[in-house]
Amino acid sequence: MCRPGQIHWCDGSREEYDRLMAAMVQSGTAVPIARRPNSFLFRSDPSDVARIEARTYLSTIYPEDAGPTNNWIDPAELKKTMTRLYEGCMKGRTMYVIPFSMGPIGSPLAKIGVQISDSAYAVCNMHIMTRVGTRVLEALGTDGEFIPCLHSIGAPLEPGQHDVHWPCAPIEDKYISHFPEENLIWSYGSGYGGNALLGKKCLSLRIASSIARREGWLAEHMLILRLVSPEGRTYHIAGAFPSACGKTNLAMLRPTLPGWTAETIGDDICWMKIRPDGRLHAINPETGFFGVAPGTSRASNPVAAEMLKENAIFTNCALTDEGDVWWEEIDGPVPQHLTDWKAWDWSPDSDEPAAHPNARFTAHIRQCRSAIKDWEDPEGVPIDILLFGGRRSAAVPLVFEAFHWDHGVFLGASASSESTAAILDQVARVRRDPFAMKPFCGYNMGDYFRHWLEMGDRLGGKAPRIFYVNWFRKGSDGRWLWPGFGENCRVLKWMCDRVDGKVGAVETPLGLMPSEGDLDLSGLSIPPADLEELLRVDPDVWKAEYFDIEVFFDQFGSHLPNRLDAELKAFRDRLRRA
Ligand code: GTP
Ligand code: SPV
Ligand code: MN
Repeated sequence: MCRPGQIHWCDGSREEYDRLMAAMVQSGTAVPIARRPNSFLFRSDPSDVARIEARTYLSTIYPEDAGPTNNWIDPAELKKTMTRLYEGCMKGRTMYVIPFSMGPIGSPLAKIGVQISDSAYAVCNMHIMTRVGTRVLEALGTDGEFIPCLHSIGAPLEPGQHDVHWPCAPIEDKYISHFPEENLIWSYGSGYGGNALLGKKCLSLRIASSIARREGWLAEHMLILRLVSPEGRTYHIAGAFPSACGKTNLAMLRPTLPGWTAETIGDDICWMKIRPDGRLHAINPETGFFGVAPGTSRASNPVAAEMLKENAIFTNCALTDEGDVWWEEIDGPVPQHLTDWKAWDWSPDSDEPAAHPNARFTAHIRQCRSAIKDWEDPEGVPIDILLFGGRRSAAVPLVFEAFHWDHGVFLGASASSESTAAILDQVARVRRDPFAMKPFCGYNMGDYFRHWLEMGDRLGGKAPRIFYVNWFRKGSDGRWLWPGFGENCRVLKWMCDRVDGKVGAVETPLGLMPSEGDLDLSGLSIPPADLEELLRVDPDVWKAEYFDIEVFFDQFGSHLPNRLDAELKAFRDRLRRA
């Protein structure tokens, strides 16, 4: 159907990576970064810079199975449209066959996929982000199960036709499609991030969440972190924040509190299962980080800054005259001249940022200084604390704790966030993004809420505690009220103390909040007025939020679990009393 010029079976070797990268340098697609060994810059087409939710589809026989938060097209119709697009789409290009494993090869928790792609950039990124190659084919054998993932950038090359540096299809021809009833992924027209690295959002979240529902586990858009107290007590934390809302940064946390240390397990995807000990265990199915570059500096995220010194791929960053990558808020003075992400001259007077706000780095987990040693451990880590949250400049306090599991599910289900550059098509300034899974849930979101409630029933007394956080509250002058980044450990410490029953809490309509003096702010100079604002719950503002949540929940109709409706009513009653 795709009619490629040639076919290449990926073996996953270093030699293969080097050869593909050298060819992309040769063709002008990749720019070697002189200041960082074995590192390369790619500049995408300006129309292809992020995930596109309006072109992302969940195709099930009945629209109700996709639910109101997904784009639905009938599978037969969608396949017909896409087959027409795929017809001859790889002409003049190489078809790469990429066998990959999400999770340690051979582990009972792992899932194998085979991506067909005509993008060498996708192959190199998959090498870093997943386990690719011959080892995976061997694990598959002749009768193993795998998830087929078809990907084309949608830009056939006729003989003699000049190629562009980032071929892709126009937006109206892009389709990022999922057929969860047959565990099938078809992606057409985009070469960027989650649209093209099909092991990530497509397989590990959309398809995996639908498998997880059938099999009784959870596939979540979460970071995973191990926090160790000065006494040596270990806490495992998994947190769901929407795209570009702080997962990578929290996963690489450098605690500022003396004696506390943190280790990185994952920064984007978390698969959790109840193990024989009755607890919820988590693995990170990925092997690398595809992280937001702007804002990353030695001050904000020293672990990432060090991780990117070599062997990294950069996409849509700017280039300095000395041959280094650059982005907004990187360390050092702003250069007087740069080549921006569109390869144009840039100076500090330019109106636009030099790096695209969704510019990204790709780096392997073994380069991450804070990564846990046993990142290949198939058993995963037992989760103590679950976090939900988002980016809200007003209304939402720094931290609060759920009264119990069902209330925690309500907090996840009603989570909200402001828009970021990680999505090309912005819909609203603030939107409900339940469990940070609005763009990634592979079935009806109402049924997903029910699945979470049922997981709580199965976990009983061994369920993790649930908290909600917002690092992004601003003052009336537009300043961040909370210093964030490494200082977030202070909030996590309060949670650990809650788990251990060491500190109390104040009851508010939202949940349980730290009492005065319970947040460890030693060595931090934060104005008392800022702290008060950070923890303030304004009942009038929350009455408006309540109505917004009610409207949001209404769209799920009979799929909304009664227990969630009960939580909504209980919330209303608490607000009335406030
Ligand atoms: P995806 O990879 O899109 O899923 O994003 P992510 O959730 O991993 O977000 P990431 O950690 O890359 O952060 C996105 C942006 O938020 C970056 O510009 C960070 O600098 C900024 N950020 C992260 N943590 C904090 C924080 O605690 N406070 C503030 N003010 N900004 C933060
Ligand atoms: C996100 O948007 O949540 C990401 C980046 O992690 S992408 O891989 O493009 O989905
Ligand atoms: Mn993400």
